[in-house]
Amino acid sequence: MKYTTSCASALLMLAMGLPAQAQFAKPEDAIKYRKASFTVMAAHFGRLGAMANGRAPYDAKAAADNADVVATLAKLPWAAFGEGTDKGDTRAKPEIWKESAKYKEAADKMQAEIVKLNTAAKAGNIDALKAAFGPAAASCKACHDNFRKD
Ligand code: ASC
Repeated sequence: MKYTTSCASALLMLAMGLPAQAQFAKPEDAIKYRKASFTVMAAHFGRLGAMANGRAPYDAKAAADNADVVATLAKLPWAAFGEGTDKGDTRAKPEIWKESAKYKEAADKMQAEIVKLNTAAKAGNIDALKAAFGPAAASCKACHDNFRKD
């Protein structure tokens, strides 16, 4: 009975698009999670940047694979900015919560640029990758400038 109830409430939460905080047992878990997702994203984004900027040889398969990882990871950190996650081991600025619409806009912009970057990486030519990389990097930077402490 207890099992059934917890399963049912878990399903209900999923169906409702559960509150972000419910996905993490503690605020510090959420902070760790979002930092980890940005760290892995940055590693793969950096490999794309190395190709786009001529620091590494262009490899169409590697570009497509790295862009897939970035596209998947780019969806993850946002749910981990819930209540209580503004304090602790984080460089997140209070503006994330104070100007949450502006933050969401910046996060959405970044994800839109990453979708374009993924499409470009699948095109199989360096020029497409180069064209999409700059705007994607700018969308990362815009968020860092406004919402991340140094
Ligand atoms: C990267 C990386 C970022 C962005 C940003 C772009 O390679 O890790 O966070 O590019 O620096 O300005």
